[in-house]
Amino acid sequence: VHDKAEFDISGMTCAACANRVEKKLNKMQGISEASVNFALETASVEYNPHNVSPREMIDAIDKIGYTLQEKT
Ligand code: 9UX
Repeated sequence: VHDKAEFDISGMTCAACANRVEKKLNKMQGISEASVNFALETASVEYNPHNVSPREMIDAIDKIGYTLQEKT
């Protein structure tokens, strides 16, 4: 059973930033698929809520220099 989280991202300057964010999310335990849209500054993440939370995603991405905000 997977949940889906949608985020706005700030701090991305070039397309390689988007790849960094996407790679980081895809390496996290519990995330089955993360995709970042550089132009729209958004991320869409499918995850298992037993293993990871949006809060942990926000914190992990903050550590590499970008800011996620979960869409409501
Ligand atoms: Mo582009 Mo982003 O040169 O950290 S990778 S600005």
